[in-house]
Amino acid sequence: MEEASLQFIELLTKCKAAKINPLDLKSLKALVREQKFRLNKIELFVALTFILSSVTWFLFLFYSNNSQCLIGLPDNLRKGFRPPVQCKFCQGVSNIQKVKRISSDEFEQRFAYSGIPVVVTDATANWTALTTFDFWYFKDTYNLGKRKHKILNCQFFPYKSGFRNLFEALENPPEYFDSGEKAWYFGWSNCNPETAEQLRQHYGRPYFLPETSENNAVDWIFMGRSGLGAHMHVDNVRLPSWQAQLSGSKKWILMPPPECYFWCNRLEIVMDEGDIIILDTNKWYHQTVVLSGKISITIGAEYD
Ligand SMILES: O=C(O)CCC(=O)C(=O)O
Repeated sequence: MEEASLQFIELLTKCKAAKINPLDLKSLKALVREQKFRLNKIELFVALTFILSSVTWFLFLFYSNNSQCLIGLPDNLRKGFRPPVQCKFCQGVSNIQKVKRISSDEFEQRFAYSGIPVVVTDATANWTALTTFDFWYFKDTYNLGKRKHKILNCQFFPYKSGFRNLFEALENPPEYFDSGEKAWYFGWSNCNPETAEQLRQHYGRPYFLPETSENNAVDWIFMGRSGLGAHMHVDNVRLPSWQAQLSGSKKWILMPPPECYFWCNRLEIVMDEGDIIILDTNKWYHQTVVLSGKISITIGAEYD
């Protein structure tokens, strides 16, 4: 390398002496040949990249069929390659029932793991969350929380709001957006144990869950204004989940996965304050729309 640099400096000195512009060296045959050689290297690089990505793709398909994850894939691609489901879970389901006073045994037998969605209307009766949780409660709780960096690491879904994180969202009360200029709907996971403990003083494990089932340690909260909600999507989580409507009302629209369109129905249900929906969001495509009236606030978790 040193030798090459010395030769290059010598060449430049000769150019200067001969009054040749060093840029004209580009037209030298030797260099043109070198450029051609470089072009071949680029082609080689493209070919190698193509081969490598084909191999990676093949390995991904192979391993995803064997339900092991070799590498993570973007969400949309993962959904595109979602293994088809058996349609038994939605066949014959023509509406979503609202039930109350259901025992955990009956719930386990009929709904907990069958994939049949249901709404339980009497499970939040003693929860103070219904009268305590609002925008200002969350703003204070999170702003006074100790480990903000931990909270920032929890998942945050901005939907179309444009907010970059929960703290930014909580700087913007819904009243600022009366004109509808911002799509004020977002969700977050409550992965910080201290705030989770604080929030849980106001709600509990729904009484109807099977006795052996555990509530996931992380709860999800969704909050937003009327007319907005989550777009139609399917989740890639491990378990079914419950979601309680703590304030306002929200419509859920459920679609069977495409491979079940022929056998299963589109479903709709309006969640009123106090209702809890139980849904396998891995199987049912789902969309939500907040109905007019109060801000919608929901809380939920997966259960096993
Ligand atoms: O409550 C919502 O608006 C969306 C909920 C959702 O998409 C989910 O729980 O997977």
